[in-house]
Amino acid sequence: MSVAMPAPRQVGAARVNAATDALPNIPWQDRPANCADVLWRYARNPVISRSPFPTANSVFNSAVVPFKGKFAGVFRCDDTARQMQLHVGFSNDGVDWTINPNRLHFEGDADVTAFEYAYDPRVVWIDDRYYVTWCNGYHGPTIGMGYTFDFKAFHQLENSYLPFNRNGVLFPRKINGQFVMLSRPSDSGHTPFGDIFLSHSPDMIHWGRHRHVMGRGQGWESTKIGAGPIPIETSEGWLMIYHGVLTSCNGFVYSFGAALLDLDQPWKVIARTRPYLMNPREDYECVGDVPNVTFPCAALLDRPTGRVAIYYGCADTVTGLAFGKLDDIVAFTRSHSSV
Ligand code: BMA
Repeated sequence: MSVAMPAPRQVGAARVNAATDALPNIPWQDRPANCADVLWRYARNPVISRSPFPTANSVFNSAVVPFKGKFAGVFRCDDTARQMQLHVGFSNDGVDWTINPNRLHFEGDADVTAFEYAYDPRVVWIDDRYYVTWCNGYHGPTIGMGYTFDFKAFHQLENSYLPFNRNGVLFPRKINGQFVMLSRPSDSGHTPFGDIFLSHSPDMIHWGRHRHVMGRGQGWESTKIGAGPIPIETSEGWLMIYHGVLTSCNGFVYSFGAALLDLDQPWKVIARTRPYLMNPREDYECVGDVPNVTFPCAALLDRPTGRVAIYYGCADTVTGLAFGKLDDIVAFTRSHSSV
């Protein structure tokens, strides 16, 4: 491993590095007394409505990170012309967001920055900057790559793959000296298949050493799967929260579950939830532009308490927040594994 990790302390299953991973202002609400689920929803969901500014049709599948003691994010906003675009937002508490009504523009090589469409962003701090990945229109969907230091100026790098690909999700540190990214090769449409793969890069530009991670499963994930938030490092492996899709007589149903991946060889799956962790069941998850979708793209963690806050798109229309405890999610993934 080229990046030295501080010596971990253990609290249950979670690796703890309180110096860098404490997030005392993480959005949080205790588990309701009548709820035995691993994850529970925020009582004030959805936290972002479909039209926080007049030209927005919907805000969902978005990425949120801690920033300067507060929070920043890159949001998927489809506009009222139904163009899929990225917008920057800021929040003092991770719940109430101010989203810039003008779309995000990347600086860079004009061959690469020429805009077709952009959606489903992820954001992660690695080394010295925030990297942004998203589904980028370049003769079909592929993985766009960029970075920012301040959420004001954004620089775009080369697209990571040839079309068609979706759900590019970086690991939050180099592994064995290389950047590592999950992705989901696909087709140009509403892909009826999809496995999660992993690729390596020395420089965030050239991606190779591709490895298959896992394919579709049963039931809730029987059509296709795709990585969700940035994986969380634990002493039990990388916790990868991912979406799974079932095809019903009324179309796709998007739920999400979790898997544990080997810390040094993260294409090796240690465990994977046979049941989902969350599925569309509230009205705002079942009714919208695309019914029956819960689609996680970001997770915040406060290591000392193990609190996890997951941001997920609801029915391709609004954004919801769900909570859980890291140790509980890891324990459930191990004890309810199909592997
Ligand atoms: C996927 C992506 C997601 C979307 C989902 C459900 O293919 O386009 O952005 O949430 O379909 O429509």
